[in-house]
Amino acid sequence: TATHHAPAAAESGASATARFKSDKFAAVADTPKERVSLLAREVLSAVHETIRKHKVTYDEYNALKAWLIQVGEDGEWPLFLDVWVEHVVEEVATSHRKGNKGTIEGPYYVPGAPEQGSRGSVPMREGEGGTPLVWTGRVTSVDGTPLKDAKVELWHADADGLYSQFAPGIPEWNLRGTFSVEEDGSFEIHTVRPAPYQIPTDGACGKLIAAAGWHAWRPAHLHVKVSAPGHELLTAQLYFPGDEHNDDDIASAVKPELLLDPKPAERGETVTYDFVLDPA
Ligand code: MBD
Ligand code: FE
Repeated sequence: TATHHAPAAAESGASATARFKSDKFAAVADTPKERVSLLAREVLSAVHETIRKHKVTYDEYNALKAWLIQVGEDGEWPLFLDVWVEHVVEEVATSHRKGNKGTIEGPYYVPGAPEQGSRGSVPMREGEGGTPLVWTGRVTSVDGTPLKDAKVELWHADADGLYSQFAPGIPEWNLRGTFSVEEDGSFEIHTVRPAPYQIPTDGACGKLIAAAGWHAWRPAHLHVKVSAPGHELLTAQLYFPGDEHNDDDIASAVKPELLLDPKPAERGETVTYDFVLDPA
């Protein structure tokens, strides 16, 4: 309607903001004064330099102010930060790793997805859309040792590009599951291929995208968190070859090492993808 945002931005934004508050506020460590001062000063300097360099006007300054206010009102700070900033934080945080490449978590992870064993399916609706996908893989340490106590958490969008718990009308844990592995580190996960994801067009992030003439797409992707005792948590996403946005992901989160190689099967597709974790 004219006075309200369509559900896409408002609902997913409010849910993502609430989710972040309940999971991650507690993890925010006290940052030393010197560090806060250094980082805040440098970020502000970069803003000042941009204003001088491009002779930013009062109209532009007020447009920015209005937009920043809207980001908060739409609950889109998690979306904005994860799309345009997180990839560099991830790069810095994981550059030492010898095992798997990871990538950004994004705004739609929910801890505690139901356990499905080492060979099972993510929860799905009857007649869930999307090509059925059977994914087999193994979790090992960098020295090749199978990690028999590993967990693989999987979450992804449905065939409409929507995430359960962030879009209305989808069962709570749909397309979200936690998997264990066998003694040899192997697992087999049944799911469906997700659709590409479009940033909500009716919120502040969509407004920026439209105003800048960018596109709003992420390529289709599976999100995972792979953990094992004594090892660094791996947060990654897996992508499908041929997706038109693999080369221009709005969230800059695609890496060549994260591309799957699915093969046609009797029913749908099969794919193999293994994880190698770094010792902590
Ligand atoms: C997503 O699904 C996502 O994975 C990221 C990083 C940002 C927005 C939506
Ligand atoms: Fe996603």
